[in-house]
Amino acid sequence: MEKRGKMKVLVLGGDGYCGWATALHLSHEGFDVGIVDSFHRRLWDYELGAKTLTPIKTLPERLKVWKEITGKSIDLFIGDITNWNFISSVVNDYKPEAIVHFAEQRSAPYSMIDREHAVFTQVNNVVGTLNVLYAIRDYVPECHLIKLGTMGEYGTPNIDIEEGFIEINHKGRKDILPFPMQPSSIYHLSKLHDSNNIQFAGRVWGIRTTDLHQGIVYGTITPEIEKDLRLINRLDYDDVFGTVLNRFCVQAALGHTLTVYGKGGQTRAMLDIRDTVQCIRLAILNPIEKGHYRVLNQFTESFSINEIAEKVKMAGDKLNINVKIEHLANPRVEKENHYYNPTNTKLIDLGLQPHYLSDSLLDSLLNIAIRYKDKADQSVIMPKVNWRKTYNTRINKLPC
Ligand code: NAD
Ligand code: USQ
Repeated sequence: MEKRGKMKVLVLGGDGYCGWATALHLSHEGFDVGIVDSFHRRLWDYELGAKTLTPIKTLPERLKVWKEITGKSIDLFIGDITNWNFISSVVNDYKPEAIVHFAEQRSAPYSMIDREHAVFTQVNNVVGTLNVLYAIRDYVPECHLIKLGTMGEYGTPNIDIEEGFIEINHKGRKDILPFPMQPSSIYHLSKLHDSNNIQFAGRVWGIRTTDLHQGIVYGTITPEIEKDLRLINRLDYDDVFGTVLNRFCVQAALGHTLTVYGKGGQTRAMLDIRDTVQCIRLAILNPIEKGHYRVLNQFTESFSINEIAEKVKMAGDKLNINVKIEHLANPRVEKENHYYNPTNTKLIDLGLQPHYLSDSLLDSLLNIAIRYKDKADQSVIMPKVNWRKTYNTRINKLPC
């Protein structure tokens, strides 16, 4: 049953790509919103010598603009959720009814740089999520945790992918069990560890949780961000944090060849960022019962990398950009031709109205990339992190 009335929602990771768009959307929709962020992500950009193509403002500046144009305040809590004292006191003081958790290291290549980055990724993600679960258990046991997981937890099995669970008949007995998971990076594995911990917290402490297995997000514009250029969101195009469709659009705008890894038959679930924010709102408004763990597959369409490259090439043709596609040796270890048929009916049943990948969306993404292309640094485009070995090119050392 849909929950109504003004709700207090904490958005963990609200300075990031999905978190910023979501915080504004929820604030616009009348929720009381608080953002938690450590600004780790801005530090990782520094470490990698990479920048978003779009010139994002600092979070306090962005929040000031939002207040100026809408009159709505968003609370800000700056800190690291792996720090128990910090996150427990924020949860205890703020008393959220829902927590939307985006605050993780989310790049597969970053997690595969070397041992240090692998360990950091799993500690950051798994410990942060555990702290959030304990804070809910101890201070706001009615609160609904909406946690961003990933479609990559499933891997690419040769059977249809269900939403979290599958009915298994085994030696004459049957049960509904977690779908077998085969993540393909240390980052994707961290999400699976989270999923197990979240499920446990529901079973043992009665916490209500939704695990959103999200596909690859594309686009930068949401109706709230469109209100003022000073609210502009990140658009990452580097080899570590840039995701495939966003990267291809920036590459096309720069006249760089599109970097298809391997054969390009890898197929992935995807969604527009306008649907990310819609899905989060729907998950909040339709909470699950206490003690229940729900998985929703959060994507709208699937494409192979070759199909994505062809679509970007056709969009380039319309703008008189001659887009060239190149197949590079695949730096990752992944199947390059495989069956892929995931289910995604639950969010549609809750009311999701998808924005499908269209020519107009590609035109607008390309036009944003063209507008800011002079700011681009082409040296961050080619892939440097190889799944098979440690990345030994120099990166900026982070301050201890
Ligand atoms: P992002 O890197 O842009 O944002 C993550 C934010 O979390 C950053 O602002 C960062 O500073 C913050 N953060 C990280 N660790 C933190 C910590 N320990 N304490 C406090 N803040 C911390 O990432 P995004 O693209 O917005 O992704 C958000 C979430 O959605 C991630 O969990 C990611 O795994 C998931 N997801 C993203 C995509 C995608 O295509 N971008 C797809 C599927 C799932
Ligand atoms: N790829 C290319 N060329 C590129 C970049 C990527 O061919 O220049 C290929 C990769 O080999 C891979 C696919 O595109 O097969 C997707 O790569 P990606 O970097 O766009 O996405 P991925 O590493 O899977 O991670 C992203 C987000 C992550 C999220 C995940 C959703 O960074 O936070 O969890 O998408 S999912 O893929 O469903 O697991």
